[in-house]
Amino acid sequence: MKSGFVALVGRPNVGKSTLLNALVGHKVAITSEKPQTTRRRILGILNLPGAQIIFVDTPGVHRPHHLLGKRMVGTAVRAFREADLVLHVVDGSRPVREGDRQVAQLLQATDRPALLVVNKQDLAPRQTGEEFRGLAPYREVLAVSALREVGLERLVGRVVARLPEGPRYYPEDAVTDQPAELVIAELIREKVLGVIRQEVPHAVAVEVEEMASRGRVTHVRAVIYVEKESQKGILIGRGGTRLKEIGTLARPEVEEVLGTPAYLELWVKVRGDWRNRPGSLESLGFREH
Ligand SMILES: Nc1nc2c(ncn2[C@@H]2O[C@H](COP(=O)(O)OP(=O)(O)OP(=O)(O)O)[C@@H](O)[C@H]2O)c(=O)[nH]1
Ligand SMILES: [Mg+2]
Repeated sequence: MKSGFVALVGRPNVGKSTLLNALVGHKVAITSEKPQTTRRRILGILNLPGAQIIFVDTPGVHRPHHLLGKRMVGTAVRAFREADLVLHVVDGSRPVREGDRQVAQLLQATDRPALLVVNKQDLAPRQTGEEFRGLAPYREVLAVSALREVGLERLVGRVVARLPEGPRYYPEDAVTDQPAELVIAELIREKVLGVIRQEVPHAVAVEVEEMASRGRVTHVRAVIYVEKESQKGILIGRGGTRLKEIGTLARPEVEEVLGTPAYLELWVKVRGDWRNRPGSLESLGFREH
C-alpha cells in the first residue's frame, strides 16, 4: 500500500488546521480567526483503499517574540524535515507576506518535495496564486477552499500519487494520535479564542488536570492559565459569566470526544510570563527539541 507523512506548513492563519479537519473529515485541530492558534504538531489520519495518509498540522511559521513561539516554529521546521511530502499552504486572498517567504526558504533548505496549496479560493476565485508560485520549486500548484471543501478530492489524489510504498502506520480506525485530555484542553482553548478579544488569547494555555467517571458522567477539571491578574478578570467576567459561557460552548464538543455526558469544572490561574519560562513550557508539554 501507499503511505506517508504529509506536513501542512505555512504562515499563521492561512487555514492549515481548517484544511486538516476537512481532509480527514473530523475535527482534530482547533481553528480560529486569530493567528498562531496551533501550537503543537497534530496528526490527522486519512485511510483510503490502498493508502494511508498521515497529515501533520503544524504551528504557523512566524518571527517569534517569546520562547513558546520559538518552540512552535521549531515544531513546524522539524515536521517538514520528517515529511515524505510537504504542502505549503498559502492564503490566496492576500498578498505574499514575510511568513510565506520564510516557509519557502526553509523548503529550499530541505530536499523534501513540496506542493503549493492556494487556499481561500472562495474569497478570491480568480486568484491562482501567481505571486506565490515563484517562491520555491513546487512540484504542483493546487487551488482549494478548505472552508467550503472545494478542490480537496483532487488534492488528495495528487498527494496519494506522490506517496511512497509503505506500511499502515496507524490502525484503520484512528483519526489522530492525540490523547483525549489534549483534545479537550484544545477545545476549551478554542472557545476562549472565540470569546476573548485583543491580546489575551495568546497568553492563554489550557491543561486538563483530571478526568474521572462519576456514574454516566465524566467529570473534567481543567485549568486555564493566563499571565496577569487583569487577564484572569477578563476571562472570568462579571459574576463568572464569561467563564460560564466558555464552558457552555465547550461542553457539547467535549461530550462528543468522550462519548458520555460531561461536567466541566473550569479554573483560571495566573502563571506569570509562562510563555517565556522553560519550566512552565515543559509542564504544559512544549518541549525543546
Ligand atoms: N473564507 C475562508 N476562510 C478560511 C478558509 N480556510 C480557513 N479559513 C479561515 O481562516 C482562519 C484561520 O484558519 P486556521 O485553520 O485556524 O488557520 P491556520 O493556518 O491553522 O492558523 P495557525 O494555527 O494560527 O497557524 C479561520 O477563521 C478559518 O475559518 C477558506 O478556505 N476560506
Ligand atoms: Mg492551525
